[in-house]
Amino acid sequence: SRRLVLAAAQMGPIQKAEGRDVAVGRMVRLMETAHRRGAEVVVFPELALTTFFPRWYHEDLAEADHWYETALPSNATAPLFEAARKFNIGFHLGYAERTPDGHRFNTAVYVHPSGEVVLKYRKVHLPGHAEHDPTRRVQHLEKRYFEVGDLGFPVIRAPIGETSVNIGMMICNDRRWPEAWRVLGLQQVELVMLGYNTPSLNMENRGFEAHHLRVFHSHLSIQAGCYQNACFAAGVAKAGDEDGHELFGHSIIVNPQGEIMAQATSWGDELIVADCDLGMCELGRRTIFNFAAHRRVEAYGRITEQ
Ligand code: CDT
Repeated sequence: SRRLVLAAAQMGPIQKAEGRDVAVGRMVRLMETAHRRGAEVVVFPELALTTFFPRWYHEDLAEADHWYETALPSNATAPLFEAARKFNIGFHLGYAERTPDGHRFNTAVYVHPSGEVVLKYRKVHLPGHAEHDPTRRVQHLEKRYFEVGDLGFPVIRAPIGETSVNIGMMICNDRRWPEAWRVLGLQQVELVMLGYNTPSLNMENRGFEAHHLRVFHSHLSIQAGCYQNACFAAGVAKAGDEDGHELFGHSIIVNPQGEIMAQATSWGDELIVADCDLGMCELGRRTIFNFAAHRRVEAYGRITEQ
């Protein structure tokens, strides 16, 4: 059978004043732990190199340039690539991307142990707002700092460990959209790599969302997505008090039955590992979610209408 030892590397907070070297040092230690625990791939969170900077407003976009990567690897991120080679481990990294022609995206890549970037994804569902909102206690300026991703939801067959795996990606808010999962499912995705930064308090809350449902909604979305598309997922958070604002953590690895195989229990750097039998993806695909046999696209037209 095809097996994959999958690690999710939750990260504790990264403060605004901390440089990339601090985060990268912590990530290299997590990769070493992942190697010791037999993992073949390690998944890091969304925007893993810095604080979740969309909470900070810059009137002039150029002032925000320092939050973005213009090349990968760079001097700052090279130790991740070196660790991948040394420990023979692939890694998924979320980061802010600024392209040579000045486009800005919330991006994730999967890097093979050789250092080759095998898959890139740019976040499609950008939550929040584009202008400073004085009514909010904390800003969520993703619509200011990022353009909508222009790569769709690609899936490729990537060599991981001893086998090849159909991998796809989502970033944070994407996980709440069944359309995103289904577009990956339609490409026979087996493993969804998904980083997130989700505040414990909904800053748009006008008293309608109970705080105790925040983690539930995150897990509900990931577990349903895995079940309905017969795939595994690593949902990997940043956690704890970042710049005075709490991120809820609760990273999970989920199987194609929608069950949680492993869950982080701290608010710090924490590695969770699961031994995934990729054959499990076949059950759903052959039976209840056999798309060719049972999907009724003629009834779904509204999904792609404006
Ligand atoms: N990073 C990210 O997408 N976070 C959002 C928070 C939504 S509140 C504006 C999420 O969906 O988890």
